[in-house]
This record gives sequence, structure tokens and C-alpha cells, in this order.
Amino acid sequence: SDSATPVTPAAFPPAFLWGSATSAYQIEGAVREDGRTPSIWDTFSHTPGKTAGGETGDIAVDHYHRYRDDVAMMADLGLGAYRFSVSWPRVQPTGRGPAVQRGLDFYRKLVDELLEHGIKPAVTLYHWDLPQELEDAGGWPERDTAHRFAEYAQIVGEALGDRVEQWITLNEPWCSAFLGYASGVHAPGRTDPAASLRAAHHLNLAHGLGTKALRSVMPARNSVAISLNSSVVRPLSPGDPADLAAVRTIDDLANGIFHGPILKGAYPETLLEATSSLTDWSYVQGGDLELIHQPLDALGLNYYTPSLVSAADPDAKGPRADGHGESAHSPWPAADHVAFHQAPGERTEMGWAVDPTGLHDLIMRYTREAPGLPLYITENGAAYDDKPGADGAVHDPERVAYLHGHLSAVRRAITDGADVRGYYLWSLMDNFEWAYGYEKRFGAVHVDYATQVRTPKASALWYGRAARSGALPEPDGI
Ligand code: PNW
Repeated sequence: SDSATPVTPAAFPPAFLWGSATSAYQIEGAVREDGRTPSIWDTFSHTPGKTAGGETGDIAVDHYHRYRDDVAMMADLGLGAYRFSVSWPRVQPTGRGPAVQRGLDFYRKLVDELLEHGIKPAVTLYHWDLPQELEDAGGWPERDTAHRFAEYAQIVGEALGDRVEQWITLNEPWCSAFLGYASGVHAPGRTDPAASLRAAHHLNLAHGLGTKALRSVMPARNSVAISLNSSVVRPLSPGDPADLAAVRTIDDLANGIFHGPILKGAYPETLLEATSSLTDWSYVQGGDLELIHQPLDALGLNYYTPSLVSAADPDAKGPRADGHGESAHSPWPAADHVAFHQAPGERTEMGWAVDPTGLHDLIMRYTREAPGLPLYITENGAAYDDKPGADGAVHDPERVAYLHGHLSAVRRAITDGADVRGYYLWSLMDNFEWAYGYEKRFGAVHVDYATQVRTPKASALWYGRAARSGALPEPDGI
């Protein structure tokens, strides 16, 4: 045999979905068109000091007007799936009452465009853009918001359920609850730890009520899931019981608070105890846990980097290093005894450690904890400081290496018995990165914000080759 022949990379299952992901506020722009009203992210981004450079999603990457070109670009790249989110205030401007037809029409046209290009749509109902009127009425800490979400879910399910099979209720409720209501680095920017725990429960309840509403109006073949930013939490010293206790605290607040009720029908006892100084959890009403713990068709995992924690030195005061944004307020209620650490090694522009093994560990954990439940990686990707070169091309070898490493970890997990059905690269194109504005570029496609010109980076071409062949090209093959 010829020893110079490169090893053929192991193929992925033939039905594996090779997709990319975006969210409405991060790409659409057109914030005052066709009856849309402000969401909490419009209000927040227009509040001085909340986002880098005071940037907003007013225009973003103008996807609302360019969706046809963007879909054609995905098809040219060879991508087979696309995860996007619906803007709630486009569909229900006050968060209640009848739907705005023009808002629904935009998503129907987008879906039809995708289907015509052979791209499988996955709809996320809530990717953080709560109608401002609902926040004015109390937001996620209020129970009524969960009922409003169910009504909205039913409207969108009725409108698109005949042509979209894959549904995701919420994206990363951890961010909505704890970055939104505890650390305040995300909209609505509140810093009330007790309210953030109420928000977490009402987000869980919204998932349960929303799932039920979707199932009541959609064909039974459709799949309903939730996307969680399930953290991989590691101890600084694996042999130190105090560090292992810190892992437990953060694992409960990051994972158990959502997976517990959703997958097992109960909040972890250790979470209830640890947070008892802030809340008595009396807003968890009879029947809530049954609603939240409904059969799911799939679980979405969003993964970027693991967390490294230890017991805190009680005297240590100083900047936090948990990678969750700058704030004097912690996004971790009742976790003052935990310190976060920066892992050594390579990092992305976000300062997040590059650690593909974490993705393998995460997939294997949920393979054990939710046996039989199909898994999707609904987000994974990296920000790098990409600039077009003199030739106009964008060379992003770091992102190619990141994707190769993480997709290899997914492939390994499948070999180890995990049922991973698809992967959605975050993100299709550069976009509004929340509190970081347009500074951090997660796109596989470069966007020149002055002209809105899209240029596929080397990583987009590499990923497209993977998608077309169903196997991973060598990272330096481009
Ligand atoms: C996710 N954290 O956000 C979101 O789903 C995307 O909209 C976002 O663009 C992407 O990841 C990249 O940031 C996160 O502080 C924001 O741990 C913050 C955190 C995690 C995810």
C-alpha cells in the first residue's frame, strides 16, 4: 500500500445535518419595519454604556432585506440546514394578542426560500428578544410571561408548522435568566439575583407550556427541542473536595436548574439548598414540574468552552475571570464561595479557551443522562479577528482548526455511541455579538459592515467541503 496516501477521515452518518445558526436580533436589522416594536435588546442597546461603542442591532447585517441572497450563499457553500430565530416583537408587537401578518410573512418567505434550496430549517422561537411591553409588565421573573410565550409559540407553530419540522423553544435560558437579571450584561440589564432565579423557573415553564402549545397545532412528525448552553465545569484541583463542591454549585446553577426539571422533573436538592438565602422557590406551583418535564424529541447543546472553578479564597478581591462579561454583579446567585479561572493554552478573541475535549465530554454526559434522546449541537464556533487580505480573501486558519477539532470531537462521540444528528456552526456570518457589538466576529462568512458585502472566509469553504462530502477535510487542505 502507498504510505503517502492520506488517512481517509471517518465519515459522518449519511443523514447528519451540516448547518449554520443565527438569531433574529443579531442579523435582521429593520427594527421599525412592518409593525415591529422594540424588544428588550433594542432598549438595552440604545441605553448608553450597555454595548461596546454603543452599537445596536438597528441595521445589523440587514438580513431582513437580504435573506434571499443569504440563503443562496448557504446553498452555494453546500450547507444542508439552517437554524434561525423568530423575532417575537415582529409577530406580536405587544407580546400579546393577534399576530401581525407581515411579520409572519417574512418567516414564511424565508422558510420557502430555504426549502427551495434544499436547506432544512430549524426554528428557534426565543433567542432573547422579549417584547419590551412584557418586560415593562415584569419580564421573565413574572409567571404571566410564560403564558404569553405559549400563546406566541402557538401562533408561530400554526403559521410554519406545515413546513418546518425542527423546533427549538428557547435558546440558552441560562443567559436570559442570569446575564439578563443577575449580572445585567444582557438585556434587560437587571441585577437582582432573587429575580434571576424566578426568571429561570418561568423560562422552564415557558418551555413546558410552549411545547404543549406547539404540539397542539403542529403535525405529530415535527420535533420539539430546547437549546441549552450546557456547561462543562471542571475543578482546578480534581483531588480537592472544596473544589469539587464548587463544581457542584456551578453545575447546578448552569445545568441542573434547566436539565433537572426538563429531563428529570425536579430541581436538584443541592440547588434548592444552596439558594435558600435568596428564594424559597414558592413560585414553583403544583403541576409546573409535570409540564416542564414533557417528552422531548431532541436536545440541543450549545458549546464554546469549559468553565474552570475552585473554592474561592475568601479574602481575594479582584476582577472576575469567568468569561461571562464585565460586571460588578455575578451571574451566579449564592455562589460567592466559587472562583473562576482562565485555563492555560490557546484562546479565541472572546478569551475563551479552545477545548474540543469539552464538547466530547458534554455529548457523552447527555448520552448517559438522557438515554435515547437524539442530540444536536445547535451552536459551536469561535470569534477571531478576521480581516480580508490584499487578495480580498479572508484567511482564518484558527477557525478552520477550531472547527476541525470540535467536529472531530463530535465524530469521536458518535463512535463512542452518542446519537448526534447534526451540527450548526455559530455563526453563518459575522453579526451583532450582543454586549460586544460588532467587535467580535463569529462568522464563517465575513461581513463588511460599511457595505454589507459578504465574503466567505476560508473556514466557510472548508466547512462547505465537509458538508458536501460528509467527512472532515484536513484542516490545511485549503
Ligand atoms: C451564545 N456566556 O451566547 C448565543 O446563543 C449567541 O447568540 C452568541 O452570539 C454566541 O453564543 C456567542 O457568544 C452566549 O457568557 C453569550 O457564557 C454569553 C455566554 C454564552 C453564550
